[in-house]
Amino acid sequence: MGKIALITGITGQDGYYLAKLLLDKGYQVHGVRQPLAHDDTHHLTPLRHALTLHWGDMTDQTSLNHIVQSVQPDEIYNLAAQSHVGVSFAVPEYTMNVNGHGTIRLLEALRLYAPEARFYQAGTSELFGNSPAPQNEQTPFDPQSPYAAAKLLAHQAVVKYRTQHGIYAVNGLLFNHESPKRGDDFVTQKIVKAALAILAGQQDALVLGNLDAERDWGHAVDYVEGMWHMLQQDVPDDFVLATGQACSVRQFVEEVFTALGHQIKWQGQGLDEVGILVENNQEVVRIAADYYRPAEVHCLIGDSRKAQQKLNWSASTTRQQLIQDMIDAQQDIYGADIQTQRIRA
Ligand code: F7E
Repeated sequence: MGKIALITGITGQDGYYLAKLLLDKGYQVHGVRQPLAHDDTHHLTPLRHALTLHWGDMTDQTSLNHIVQSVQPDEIYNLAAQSHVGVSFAVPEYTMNVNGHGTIRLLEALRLYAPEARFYQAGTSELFGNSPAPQNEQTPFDPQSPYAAAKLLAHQAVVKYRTQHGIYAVNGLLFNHESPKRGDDFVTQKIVKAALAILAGQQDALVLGNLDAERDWGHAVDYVEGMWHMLQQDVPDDFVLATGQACSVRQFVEEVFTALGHQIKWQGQGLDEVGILVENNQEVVRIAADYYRPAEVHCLIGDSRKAQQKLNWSASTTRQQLIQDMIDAQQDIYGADIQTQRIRA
């Protein structure tokens, strides 16, 4: 019989890709879904029949105990989080409760009810904050947000459960990873959907915050492979996963419009900067102070040589392929318009 995996945060982007990967490998996949008022399982529709979902929440120890005890997983992937860095400034206590204390609750459930299970923690490049790039496993942490502070608590808990309790527990220090399933509030998806809507005449402009932030954007489908590899090693260890290539938010906007056959030029500075379509001077990008964060992480570029050497992992999808995949996924909505843009280009 195949192994049993338990995924928290299965309803999110990474949950979908990881569940798909594990089902393809013959795992029995269980997931935790929150008792929310709305149905949050729409991402999972193509896999739904093959999954077992349990009601639970990272803020509720009893539910986690019960799930871990009854499922008896071989592997636990802790992907559940309040994952929006900007939002964490508005809800710092909740973010710490879910991302930080929630991880400890799940580790306790494992320690008490399934101590042989292997544990993957969704760590993040946000831990590196403004430590100089490129960042790797040796780079000092410098959390800039409540999100990063909460993830730092989780990171340290994982290390302690590994060293003090002898549990196979690892941290994946993952740089930004995107896909067609990325939430609309993250900047890549926001840019892709807005560009398509603007070019289809359905949206006036794309309103953004800090255009200068640089991120190392990969494709989620590659990163879930890395998560799985981290749990198949002889000795548990922490790994950075990244592409090693970064660009600014401004350049990402340019690349999305280029992929759609249009060119952007920039005018003005700071809050007055605007992005204009070269062909007709239409103002398509504006800046609003609302989207700036109280503290920004300026430049994240990952050095994932350790993962390459020990896990034989590397990010195989380029940023151009990622952008194309995100655009293509919108075909149903903007199909005709995308075709038109390509012909004009
Ligand atoms: O922001 C800037 C923003 O929200 C990227 C999460 O998965 O990756 C993600 O966190 C950059 C930031 O992702 C807008 O200030 C400008 O510099 O897409 P994001 P993130 O904060 O990097 C890490 C690795 C995680 O662990 C997180 O869970 O883009 N930016 N204008 C904007 N960002 C947003 N969201 N919206 C804007 O309008």
